[in-house]
Amino acid sequence: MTTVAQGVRLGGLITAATMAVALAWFAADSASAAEQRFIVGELSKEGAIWHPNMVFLDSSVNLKEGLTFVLENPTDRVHSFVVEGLYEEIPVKTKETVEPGVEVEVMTYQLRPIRVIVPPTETKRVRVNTAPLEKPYAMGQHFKFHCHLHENVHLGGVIFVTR
Ligand SMILES: [Cu+2]
Repeated sequence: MTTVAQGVRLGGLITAATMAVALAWFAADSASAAEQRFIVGELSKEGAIWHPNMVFLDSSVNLKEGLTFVLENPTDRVHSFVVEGLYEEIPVKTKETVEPGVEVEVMTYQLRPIRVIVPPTETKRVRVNTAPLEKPYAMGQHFKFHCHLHENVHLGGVIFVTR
């Protein structure tokens, strides 16, 4: 079940109608873990934008099965996706001694700030640590994202926690 809703930017306005369409579309998606897709769009010779540039995340919906950002770059330039305040989970296999002479393989996750380079025509997937999105006080928080390679000409956006 996908749990992320996105607004659609139309002339700078988010309308109730476009929100309803976006919510219905996500409700119909049957993927088990939530995915939020971002795609680079070209604005001009120099400019670019991450679409959507406003995302509304309902934290009351189950995020236990994980949240993945899917970052698509269909352009011929390298771009980056940096989110302030959110972390990527990097799986790490370690060995743990459960009793003398007996080791088991354990999967743990290291956290690192979300800062992903997306080469031309490639798609990257980022497993997001959802803890900051599920805290009781998460409602109303927002997390800005941008491309650090083109600070001034690549428009970023904001992820809002709506509940
Ligand atoms: Cu860029």
